[in-house]
Amino acid sequence: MQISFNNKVINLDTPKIMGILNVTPDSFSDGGKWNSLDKAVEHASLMVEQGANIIDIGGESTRPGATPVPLDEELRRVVPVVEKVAKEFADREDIMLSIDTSQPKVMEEAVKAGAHIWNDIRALRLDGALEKAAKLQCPVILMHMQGDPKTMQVDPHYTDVVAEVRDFLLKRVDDSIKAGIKKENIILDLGFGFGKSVAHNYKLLDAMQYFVDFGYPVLSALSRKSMIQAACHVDKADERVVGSVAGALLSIERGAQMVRVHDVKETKEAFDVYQALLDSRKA
Ligand code: YH5
Repeated sequence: MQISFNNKVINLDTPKIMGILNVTPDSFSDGGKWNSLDKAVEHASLMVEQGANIIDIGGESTRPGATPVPLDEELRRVVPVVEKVAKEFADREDIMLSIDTSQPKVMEEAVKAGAHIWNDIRALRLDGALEKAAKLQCPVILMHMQGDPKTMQVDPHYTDVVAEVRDFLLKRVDDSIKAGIKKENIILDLGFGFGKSVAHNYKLLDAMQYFVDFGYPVLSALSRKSMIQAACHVDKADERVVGSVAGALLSIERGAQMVRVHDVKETKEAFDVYQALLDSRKA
């Protein structure tokens, strides 16, 4: 299994790490430390050195309760960073850039600037998104969310969270294929923390293999989220490293092909231990 776009290819036979590069002024998880253009490139380079294969660039704050960012502001935040980071890794065919956006216009401009993957927490539900993704022919990440970022954590409710996330994702896959998006460009994401209680999140984590078995690559994105806080009781988001790495490892053990993380180095070390275990079975 692999994902590819333009001259880039990422092989998913071993788990891959997506490193988070926030370009929001209020990036709560890293205190907005990486805000200027040079700092962004510096952080991206560090994550690649540490073992990231995908750099996820996002200019919209989607934390619970956040207000929407105007389109022109999102473009201003994202496009210059994409351009510079894409140039930096132009000769690395195994390094891709994903864009955390729901806006067709942002993705179109990002692709022109050198981006490869559309990472959409709204699973291409905004007007014109499906059509744009079909036209761009880039890999897309379809994520489950109940409600919208403003209100999703108020009182999340499911009769059967696994069945409902499955039905949602398979419907979005169906709509995507009908719109002309190629099957091999579809990646699924259970959407940890997006309209889900801690118990919902852990039920979904345990069911990861069930989702992997649909045949699409699955991205697990639980780094520093409230489900980690709930288990480890670490209040500061940037100190939830060990819990986040544990969650990433449990995800790949349950078949997830990609993880979206803040702490690339630590995650890579844990994955290397897992790989050593697998290697020992062959020897
Ligand atoms: C995701 O799940 N999430 S932005 C709350 C936190 C920590 C981190 C402190 N973009 C996802 O990272 N893209 C975001 O608690 C995403 N899947 C995909 N595909 C929110 C985030 C976060 C939220």
